[in-house]
This record gives sequence, C-alpha cells and structure tokens, in this order.
Amino acid sequence: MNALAVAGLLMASAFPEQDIPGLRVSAPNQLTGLAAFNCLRADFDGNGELDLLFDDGVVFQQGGQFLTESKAPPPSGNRGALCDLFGEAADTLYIRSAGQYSAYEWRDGAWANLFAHEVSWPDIVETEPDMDGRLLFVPFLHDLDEDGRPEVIVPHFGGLHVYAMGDEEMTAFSPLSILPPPIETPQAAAALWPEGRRRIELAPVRMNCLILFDGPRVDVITRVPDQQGRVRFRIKPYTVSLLGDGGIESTSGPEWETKPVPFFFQPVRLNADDTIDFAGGAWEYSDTVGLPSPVHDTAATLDRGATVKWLRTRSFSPLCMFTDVNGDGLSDIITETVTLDRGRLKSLLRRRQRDDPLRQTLQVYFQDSRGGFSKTAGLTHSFRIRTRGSSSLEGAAADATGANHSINLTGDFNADGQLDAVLRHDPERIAIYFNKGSRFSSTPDELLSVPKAWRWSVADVNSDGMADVAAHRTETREDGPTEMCKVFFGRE
Ligand SMILES: [Ca+2]
Ligand SMILES: [Ca+2]
Ligand SMILES: [Ca+2]
Ligand SMILES: [Ca+2]
Repeated sequence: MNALAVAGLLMASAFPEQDIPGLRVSAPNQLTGLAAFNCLRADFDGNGELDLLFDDGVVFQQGGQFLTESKAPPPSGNRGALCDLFGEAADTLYIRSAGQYSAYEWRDGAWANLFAHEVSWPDIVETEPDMDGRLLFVPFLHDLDEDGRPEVIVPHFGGLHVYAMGDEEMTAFSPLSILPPPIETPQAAAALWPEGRRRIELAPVRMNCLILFDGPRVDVITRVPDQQGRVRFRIKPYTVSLLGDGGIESTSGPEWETKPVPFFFQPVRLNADDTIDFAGGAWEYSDTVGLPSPVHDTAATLDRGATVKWLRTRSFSPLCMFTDVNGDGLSDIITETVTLDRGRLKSLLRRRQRDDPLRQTLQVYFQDSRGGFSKTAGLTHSFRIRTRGSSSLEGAAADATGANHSINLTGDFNADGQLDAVLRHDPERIAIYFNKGSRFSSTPDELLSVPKAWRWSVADVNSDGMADVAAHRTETREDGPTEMCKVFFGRE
C-alpha cells in the first residue's frame, strides 16, 4: 500500500463533525452508562431527522446538519414551565405550567396547541417571569393504564397524584397513599425573645424514597440503614388501576427486603428480569503500604443481596461501573486499575512535576445468563493515560478521574454491538479503540482533535445507532459565558 492510499483511508474514516453551540452532554451515569443531555430530542417537524429542543427553542436537523443559526422559540406563555415528551415519536410537547396543563405539536412552521386545561397542581409550578421563556425539562408523564396515552404523575407529601387526559377533559384522581410518611427534620428551638422575633416555626419535613414505574406497576423503594453502616432496601410493589368512573385503586403486592448490602448500593436494572438489582461503588485512600493509594470497591447483587459480586481494585472512581459491554442485554461490571508506582507516588508527595504516563487497566466481568458474573475478567486491556503532570496526589486523582482522563466505555461507535473505549491520547487528541470482543485494537482506530481545555463525553447525539463524541468548553465572552460544543459523529 502506498502513502497516498494510507492517507485516503485515514480521510475516509474521519468522523464528520459539527459545532452545536449550547449543547451539553454529561458524563455517563456510573450505574447505567447513560449520559444526560441539556435538551430533549425528537423529530418535531416530521422530516425523519432528529431535532433538539433546548430550554429556549428547537434546533432542527436537515440533511444531516443541525441548523444552529435559527432556533424556533418554545410555545409562548410557558416561561419556567415543566416540559416532557411522550410516546414512540415523542414529538408532542406536554407542558405543566402554573394552573395549566397543555400540549403542542409543530405544524407548518409553528407550534399548534392541542389542548389547554386548568389544573390545580399539588406542588408549586411557577411561571417565572425572569425565566426568559425557558422551559424546564422534568419528566412527569407515564402511561399507567397502558392505553398509549400518558398520565401526569406528581409525587407529593399528600401522596401520589395522578391526572388522566380524556378526549375532552381531564380527570384528577384522589391521591394514592402509597408513599412513606414524611419525616420531620429536627431544627433549633425558635427564639422567644425579643418579642418581635417570636414566631411559630413549621418543622421542615422531607420524604426520601424512590418510585419505579413500569406500566401499572409502581415500586416504592426506601433505604433502611443498620448499625453496621450497611443498608437494607425495602420494596413495596403496587398495582394501580384507573377505574372507568373516575376512581383510582391501588393493590399492594408482598413487600420484600434485601439482605444488608453496602451503603453505596443503589437500585438499578442490570438485566430484564422481574427483580430489581442493586449495585454501586466507592473509593477511598488505603494506607496499608505506608503511602496513601486509592482503592475502589465495585459491587452488585442480582438476587436481593443473597450473593454480592465484590471487586476491589487500585483505582479512583471510574467513569462508569456497569454497562452492557458485549450487547447481550445483560449489564457487565467494569473495573479500572491505575498503576501508580511508588516512584510516581514519591515524586508526587515531594511535589515534583512529572509527566509519567499512568497505566490504566480496564477489566470487564461479563454477566452470564445464569444470574451471575464471570469469576475472572473476560476482557482486559491496559491503556496508557497521559496526565498533565500534576504536582500533588489530589491533582493526579483529579487528572485520572476527570472526564478528560478516564476511559469511557459507554458508546458503540461502529454499531457492531460491542462498546468501544474512548480516552485522551495526548493533550490535543482523544482516541477511540474499537472493541473486538475479547480485546481492543492495539492502536487507536480514530483520533479526534479535542484541545486540552475542552471536556468531552460520549452519547449518540443524532440517534443513528452509532455513538458520538461531544466536546465542550465554556467560553467567557463580553455578554456572559457561552457554551461551545463540537460533536464528532461516529459512523461505520
Ligand atoms: Ca426533524
Ligand atoms: Ca453483557
Ligand atoms: Ca463497537
Ligand atoms: Ca450517532
């Protein structure tokens, strides 16, 4: 192969890129690998291409390009209102504003109002005049009775409030008492003197539970800490039925509890069975060798705490601990091991600048179909991480754990079902290594220009099945901070 052919190949494989100012993609959720967007995404104008709804308007996509120059403002009169989408197409905008519930569709270049109903919500939805027409993206829709039409769900101290849309009008059901009672939060005694400061204090209350919705099934999950610093999860399952006469009914199934599990566990779905799983991780400095070094625990249970898969590695907190790395529908455990050799630690402790590459070893423990995880790692790969040459241990920790230096294993860039690894290659570029099933490519398959000061994250921005890299930076300009974002679109 001659040099020209090599250059041709490299150019052919480069990811197309586009600036989408204002777009922000978060670091992945450590338990699910999912990144959060600061916009809602749907094909609002029905041209078959996904559009981006920001809090101040829609950026449409046309011919694979996002038209960032012209933003269509959200429906007027909904400043500071809560906004959610629903359904397969998810192109209808549902809005909860002060005293009102309304819906809009984009038709012939403008928002068309589908309905607007007066509602008195149990919580405060403020229409903020100073919100400058911006929407708040808060999920509140769920199809409880599975008729294809979403209900509005508002959890509140008084219970779970449900509202259903009929053809003409809206039904407000009486609140379901299925949430744990609010707890009074202790506070300092009220002052009795001077007289002018005397007042009746209302004890602040809080409610702490997680509500999982799955069709008519509602699981209410509470944490019960024990004396040993562990925690049990108590799960109350309910089935909610909306009755034809405007009534609502909830029947409770048998309550269950997990065995005591580590305090850092959280409920999560690691496979598609009926049992809620629990998993998590935490890191600390371990002082066993005389020098503080980071250790990270990663643990998961698929059987209510009866067996816990527990892995301890020398590492800071990884970007993500659980994703379905091999695309079989079962989430796998990812651990990282950072090789911080004694020489480097000593030089860090002496506060001497070093720019040694760290070694970060990725290990994947695959979940099997028998309800467990592999005993040994099914996929192991050692990557070189170049840090900025931090002069302190904390700095090195920040370097190694910041989104800029950790390994991101949450996106499939070539749509082969295997998640690919993304990491910073050098100060000016990040590298993508394709996952070959039992190993990663030994050299980067893609190198993207992402300057040092830019942060980056991974998500399928245009929903074409191939992960993309979104790099961002906040620039301070005369008229305030401006969010810069450059998206590199993955392609086969
Ligand atoms: Ca569109
Ligand atoms: Ca898997
Ligand atoms: Ca892949
Ligand atoms: Ca994509």
